[in-house]
Formats: sequence, C-alpha cells, structure tokens
Amino acid sequence: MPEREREAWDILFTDARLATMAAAGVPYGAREGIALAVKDGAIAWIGPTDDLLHRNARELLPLEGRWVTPGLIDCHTHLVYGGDRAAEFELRLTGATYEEIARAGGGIAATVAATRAASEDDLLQTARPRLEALLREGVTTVEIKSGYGLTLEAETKMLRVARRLGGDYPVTVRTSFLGAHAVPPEYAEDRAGYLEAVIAMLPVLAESGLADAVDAFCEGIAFTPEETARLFTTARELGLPVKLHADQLSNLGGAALAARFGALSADHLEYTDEDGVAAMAEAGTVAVLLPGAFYVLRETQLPPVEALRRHAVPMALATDCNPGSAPLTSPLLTMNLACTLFRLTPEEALAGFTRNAAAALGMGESHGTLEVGKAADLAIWDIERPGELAYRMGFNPLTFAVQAGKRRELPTIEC
Ligand code: DI6
Ligand code: FE
Repeated sequence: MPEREREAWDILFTDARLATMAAAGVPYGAREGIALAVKDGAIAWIGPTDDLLHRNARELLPLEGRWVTPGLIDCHTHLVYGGDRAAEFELRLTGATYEEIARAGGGIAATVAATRAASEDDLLQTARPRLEALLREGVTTVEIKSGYGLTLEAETKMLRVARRLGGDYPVTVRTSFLGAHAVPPEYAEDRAGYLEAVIAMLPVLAESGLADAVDAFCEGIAFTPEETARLFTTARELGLPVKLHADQLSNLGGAALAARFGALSADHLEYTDEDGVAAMAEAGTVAVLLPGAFYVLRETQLPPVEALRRHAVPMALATDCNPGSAPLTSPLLTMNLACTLFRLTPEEALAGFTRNAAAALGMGESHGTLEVGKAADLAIWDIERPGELAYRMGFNPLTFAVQAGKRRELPTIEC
C-alpha cells in the first residue's frame, strides 16, 4: 500500500453509489458499493468499500447507498441585480412580448435603472436568497454575470458583489463581464459610442481581475454580430475568454461567431442552424441550453438538440437566473424542463449541470466529474436512481453537499 493511503483522510464516505459522470461507457458513469476519500479539498481515493485498507479519517460518513454526484455547476446566471420584474410578468400575461417590453424601455433597461440605484450592500443582500436557493439544491460552482450596470462603475459594483458572494458562501464563483447586454438609455442615439465605452472597460477589468470571462448579447434587441466581433477581438487580445448569448430570439449566426473566437460556450441557441453547430463542434465550444428562459418566454423554436448530439457538442444546462426571462433558482427544475421541453435524457441533464457545465466555464480539468485529483465538490442525494433528479418537479432530495472538501453548512442570515 502506498504511503499516501495510510495518511488520515479528511472525510471518508462509504457505501455510496456514485454517478461519476466521467465518460466510462456506463450510464452516469455509475458505480455501486463505493468508498470515496477526500483530502485537502480534492478527491483522494475512489474504490469499492470492500477494498478499503484503512478507515483513518477525521470524519467517517457511511452513506447507506445514497447517491453522490459531482456538485452542481450553474454556468449561466445573472443573479446579482436590483429590483424585480413581477409587473412585467403580469404585462406579458396580457399579451405584451418580451421584445416589445424591451423596445418600450422596460425589460433589461428597467433592471439597469434599479441596479444603478442600488448600493453594493443592497445588491449583496438581495442576491443572497437567490444564491442560497441554488446552494440548497447542491450547487457548488456558480457563474454570475454583470450586465445591469452598463457603466464601468456600476458593472464593477456588480462584479464586486459576485466576488463577495464567493467569499461569504461555500461556493466557487466565476464572473463574466456582460457590458454588452443592452445599449443604456443615455447612449440611445449613439450605439457606436456605447460599444467603444464597453471596449474601453475591458483593460480595466482585465487588470482588476474582477472578470473571469467576457459575455455579450448578440441579438436584434441588443448587439449585432459585427459589434460583438469587435468586442471579442479586444477581449481575446487581453487574454480574456469569451462566451455569448447567441441565437436566442433569431438566427444572427451567433453560434458560429462564438466559435470563431474560440468561445468557451454559446448559450441559448434556439435559432442556431446546422452550420453553427458544426462550427461549435470544430472549435470545442460548449452549448449552454437555458430551458427556463424558453419556458418563460413561451418560445416555440427548439434548440437544435439532435444536431448538437450528432456533432458531439457537449450540452450544458443552466438556470439563467435573471429577473426577466428566467426568475429561476432551481437547477433540479431546470433539468426537468430540459427533459420535458427539449427532450434531453436525464443523464444528459445531469451532465449538463456537472461535466459539461464545468467545460462551459473552462474548469473541465478540475471540476464536473468524480475522479481522483478533482475538486471534492459533491452532492449527496437521497434517491434510488440518478434519473430522479430530473424526474421530479419542486422536490429537493439533497442530503448535503461538500464544497472544496468541506461538508457544507449554510451560514445563517443576520437580520
Ligand atoms: N438573455 C437572457 O436570457 C437574459 N439576458 C439575455 O441576454 C435576460 C435578461 C433580462 O431579461 O433581464
Ligand atoms: Fe442570460
């Protein structure tokens, strides 16, 4: 027995069923009767419980057959924002469309006004319950976008809040700068001027380390492919990875554009065509599907799931948590929506919140599967089979989660 194995582990789980989600030729990469050891924040050992040579661990946790999956990764959220858009929800129910509301100065612009008016502490406080809802369902990594500030000051305020959430909670936070989300009202007559302003923010953000990636909304109501390409050219020059809200409401060739810049992911994709999918496959760009927004906007155009499968483009899923098109803080419900609306299999849905979500954030080497050496980010579920995670609606079978090797207790909120 190698010396390392005799050292005390931090946590030793026994009698677990694992959905490793590592490509293994078995559904879910499943293994039964397994022990999993955690040491220094990483997975140190995985093997049959019967093969354990010692049980020398600070914490010994017999799981009695419970399932362990990688901690869930929500790779596309806008969960820091001011105000809410419940009134817009009611408006849409009387017939107004998302695009009409946006063009009339509501929608994203309304959230921009509320976000600008909010203090950094206000934004932090209002984001907390949304983040806590994600954590209660086993999320151990979350991506958070800016994009409701649209000035350097307000965008950095949002990004600082995202970083503070990562410090306050046992969760890994990845940030994306989404200055190119909408043209703010003060630039209504000068789109080119706003784009220049956003491009000028990039070096400042790169320098400050506040943004892990750069995102944009390429759409009729937002930025053109040419504008997006200008932004991405500078982002790549600065060494910032890119990702794109692409082809959500119309096909502007956003997926192919994202691929051309080696984007980590192209997200939404309802209107993406076969050429776009082929370009993503070639570039290794992950498809992030967002069934919550599809559902809320009552879209009818389905993302090209068959083509994504045929071209072996990894499919991730995310909540898209935002106040307009997806007031959603449930990864489990998102999985159900993806299966029901997009016909993903429950295994694809779980891969979408684990392995493929890690890839969409450029974290595939260290996160997203249960393998020795990877981060000890785990979700432990009281279920009989992993397909149950996508099957139920509004039911949470999480027993507990482990993040960076630590069993997670949510901090209590001080009032
Ligand atoms: N697409 C979306 O789904 C969110 N942003 C985007 O570009 C929606 C943002 C909102 O409606 O506030
Ligand atoms: Fe989004």
